[in-house]
Amino acid sequence: MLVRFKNHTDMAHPMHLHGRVFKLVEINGQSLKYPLPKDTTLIPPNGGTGAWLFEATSPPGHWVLHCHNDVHLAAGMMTEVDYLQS
Ligand SMILES: [Cu+2]
Repeated sequence: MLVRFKNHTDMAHPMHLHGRVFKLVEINGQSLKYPLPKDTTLIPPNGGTGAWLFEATSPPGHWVLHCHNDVHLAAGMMTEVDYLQS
């Protein structure tokens, strides 16, 4: 699964995925020659981008993807990655 972020705000956002280590494969349009294993990535402000690559093999359920800035999280900067029972 490839997840791409584009940050349209003027603040950086440390985006975090529960239940999975992903590979950071791109930051600000630059592909990384050696993808980095991460569970959180700082997405730069003002149009900054990032991309994660991971195998969608977590146990079935709802895995939270959110900003690790607590103020942003409390304001609702959160979604889910849902894994279905196969
Ligand atoms: Cu944030």
